[in-house]
Amino acid sequence: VRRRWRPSGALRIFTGSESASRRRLFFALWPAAEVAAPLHAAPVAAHPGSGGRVMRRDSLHLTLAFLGDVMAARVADAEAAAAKVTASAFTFDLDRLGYWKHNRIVWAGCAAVPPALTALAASLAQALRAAGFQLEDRAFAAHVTLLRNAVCPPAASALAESIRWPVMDFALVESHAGAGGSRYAVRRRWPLRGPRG
Ligand code: 2AM
Repeated sequence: VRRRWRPSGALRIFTGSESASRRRLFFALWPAAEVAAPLHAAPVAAHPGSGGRVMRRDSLHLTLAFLGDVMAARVADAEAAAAKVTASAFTFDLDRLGYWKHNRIVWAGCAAVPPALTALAASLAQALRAAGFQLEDRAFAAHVTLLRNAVCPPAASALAESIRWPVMDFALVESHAGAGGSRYAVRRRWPLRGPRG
């Protein structure tokens, strides 16, 4: 009897420790307060019509690469890949509001995605893939999620005033599931090259 119990007990312990040793991670641009504040205010006008849940101001971000659940032992590899990215600092404008029906998100984006942003996301994806991380194949779609579970598009497709975002670094972020949605914690940041390299 003892022998029959042992394997399932061992399996339970293994499964528990394995899930505890995984981290839900993504790389993102994390805005300073001067950028997050107007971004947070942006959907308020759209909110009554669009419904949904306004994202917390301190959780607003633009995802560069989504890793999903990563074994704790592999986090250092993701960080090493990030350190290999050579991209320049840049500034861009968020000027669009959009809506995706499939996931009911209202988002802020840009009419013209700056090449420097596309290049940063591509460089990071390349470094992560080279380190053995499997990323989704879908094309990079630069957006900041403002509302979740929105029932219809916002009234306007442009932000009333565009928001200037100076990008000097990018971040590795950990997602923690919670009752009112995910909470995010920036784990580490990597600076982008300044004008003098
Ligand atoms: P979203 O805001 O459009 O949902 C943390 O979940 C971040 O990673 C969010 O910015 C989310 O984008 C993005 N992300 C990209 N791919 C994802 C996926 N397959 N599952 C969950 N989040 C994903």
